[in-house]
Amino acid sequence: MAFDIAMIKASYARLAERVEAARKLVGKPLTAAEKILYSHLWDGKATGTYTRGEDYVDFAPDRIACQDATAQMALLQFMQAGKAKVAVPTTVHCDHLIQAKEGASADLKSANNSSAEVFDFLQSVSNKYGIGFWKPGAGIIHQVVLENYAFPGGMMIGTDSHTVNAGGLGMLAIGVGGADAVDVMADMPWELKFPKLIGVKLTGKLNGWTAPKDVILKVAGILTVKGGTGAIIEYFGEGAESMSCTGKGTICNMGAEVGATTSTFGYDASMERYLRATDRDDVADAANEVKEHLTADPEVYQNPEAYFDQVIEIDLSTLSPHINGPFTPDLATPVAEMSEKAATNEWPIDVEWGLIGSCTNSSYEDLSRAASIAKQAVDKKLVTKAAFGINPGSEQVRYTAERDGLLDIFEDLDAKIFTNACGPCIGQWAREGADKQEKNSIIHSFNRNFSKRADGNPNTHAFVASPEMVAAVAISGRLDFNPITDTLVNQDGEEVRLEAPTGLELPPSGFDVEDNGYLAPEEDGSGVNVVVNSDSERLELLTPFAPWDGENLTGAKLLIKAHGKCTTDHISMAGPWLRYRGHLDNISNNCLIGAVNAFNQQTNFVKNQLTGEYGGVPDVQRAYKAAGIETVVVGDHNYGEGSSREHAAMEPRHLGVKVVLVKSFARIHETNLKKQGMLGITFANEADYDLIQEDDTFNFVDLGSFAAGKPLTIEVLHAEGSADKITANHTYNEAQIEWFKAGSALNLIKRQNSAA
Ligand code: MIC
Ligand code: SF4
Repeated sequence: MAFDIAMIKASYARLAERVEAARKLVGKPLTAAEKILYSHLWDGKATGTYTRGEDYVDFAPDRIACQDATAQMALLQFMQAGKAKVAVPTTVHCDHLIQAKEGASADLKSANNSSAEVFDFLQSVSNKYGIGFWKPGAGIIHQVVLENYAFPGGMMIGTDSHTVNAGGLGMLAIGVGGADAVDVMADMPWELKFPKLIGVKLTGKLNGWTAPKDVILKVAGILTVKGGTGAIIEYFGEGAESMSCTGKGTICNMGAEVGATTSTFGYDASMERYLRATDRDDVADAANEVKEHLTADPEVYQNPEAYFDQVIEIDLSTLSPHINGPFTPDLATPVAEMSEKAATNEWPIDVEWGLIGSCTNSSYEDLSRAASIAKQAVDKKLVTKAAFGINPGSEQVRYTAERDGLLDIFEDLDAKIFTNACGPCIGQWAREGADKQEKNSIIHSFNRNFSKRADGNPNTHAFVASPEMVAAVAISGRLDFNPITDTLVNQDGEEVRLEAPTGLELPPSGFDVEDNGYLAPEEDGSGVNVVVNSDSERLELLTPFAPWDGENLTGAKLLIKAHGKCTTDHISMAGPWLRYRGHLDNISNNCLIGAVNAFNQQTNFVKNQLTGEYGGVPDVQRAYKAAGIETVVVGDHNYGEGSSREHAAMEPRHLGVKVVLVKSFARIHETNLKKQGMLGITFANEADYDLIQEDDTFNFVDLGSFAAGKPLTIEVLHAEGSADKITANHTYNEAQIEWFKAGSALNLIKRQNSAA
């Protein structure tokens, strides 16, 4: 039986009426995404329509998921909100804090030791506030959600950018910062700008070496890392229907890499199969009864151009396997072109590691397809040239894969089976020799391959591919290996070929698990004590941010002008810093240390205008703060790309940065800045970025009349005496301006709760 089945049935009971009402108002057939949006309005049945890409709308998500690295901050904030219980079903998943080193059982033990304080905190807060808790080792949040909680037509938010995975089961699942989750936990609406809609029509059928991963690798190449910003991507067509549910999850999962708000598919037979295989006949039966509302109206898919803002068509029959990277997930290369491209760009051809796993590609089907390649290698007497590591997506997947002999096959190739957790994907990887910083290549089935992400080495060239391609490339040890055309030489000196992978959508003897790692909260958690030691280096209770003093901001100094790509990994690095995710002051010591200073192209080396000396970003910022001087961070396009981690907004806020002025923002990060009471604004004229000098001082001219839709004017004083007046745009609505005034959205909630 499914969790929260009553909630799911109640949601389906309202569906027909709400979809009907919306269709009438919109005046035309609806996409699947629109149906979910309009059936989850905070105010109930639609009474008006919304303009895509413009109107802010209040939604009522059905559920929330949090992972350990972000849940700490989310729950520390929720604890301040003054509520006894979370308002909607919520779960916490421990998956980010487990380092991959020796293998699953040793690594899990060591994480349970080294992060005991954090896990205990999360478990007790969950118990207290009615939150379901998934222990370390239970699996990666998004796989566990897909297996247990996602349901067609539902809406969820999660404090992780890859929450979007649940689109594979026909949900609208959206990644948010912790403060957004706190709104919903505290029984308040969740606000989102009504998204634009991108339709992706999949014709044909996957075959040979091509996998669902290649669809999203291709889409990433087309849309680039910011092409999906502010949009929901809806996939449809015969190609969509012929794909497994977990394959759809892969595609939706990595949609985060094109900046999409989320991705989804209409309900179909593959989803029904998956629901039944994961012990949720009740959800499948209930979904079947409202089937027509769980996918688009037929006219939409017949004539998509009339309903979507943009339509992309991909023929799966001719799509070739891709390898994306290095350093960015949208640099897409068909396998057949890799040899030439790698040579031109001097990417290291020898591949040292092949890693299979991460939330996007760790399903039973993924493991079975990769295992089919591994098995051929063993049978054909090939020895793998690269090292191999595998992180199964959940204990259920791992247990079943072990029972069915899949893990043995990998072990025959000397693969290391790591914990059911994020592992190397988030830099939780004790890779031997990474500290030598040698130039090298690795290949993985993860989503992200930003510089330093997996092993901390800026010279590691990380490439992204499907699990079966990862297996083939790792076995060959060469980045330019094309399994479709190339042969390999085995231990007997014979030339052998790897045949195309075969796999199993679902385990033929069903899923099985002994201990899935779930702990239900107590009915009444009021007696549960949550402990945060005042001398802890891992956890720190939050002190509310100060409200705006109502004064115009003047005399602010430039902290850093970031050059080029500045993702959340650059702003608040993960890996070794994950240990401080519950301690704002300690984690602030990583603030912007990965951002490249536009004036000297170095990281973590900025000028302190007070002394003229150069220092690390956090140190220089702390010096400004001590001197009572406010600061401005300047950035390029898609600033804050990547993760949902609100630390990237809270750290600068905590250290005294007031303004982040950039060419453009990634969605979640922009919201996170607003929620934390920061001023996140954009250059009205992009070229003004070039005007900013290292010794600049900023005077706001009209912050006093900060209002929705009204640009701000800033006077930029240069050291040699000249000045420029620039205009900055912003997307704050009136309610968000109140967050700014209150010092943070949380301050406002607290005020409202204490007034109630
Ligand atoms: C990631 O993939 O970058 C993460 C780690 O899962 C993040 C969340 C985090 O920073 O904790 C994400 O994608 O939101
Ligand atoms: Fe974990 Fe990686 Fe997925 Fe983020 S992308 S949730 S770190 S597996």
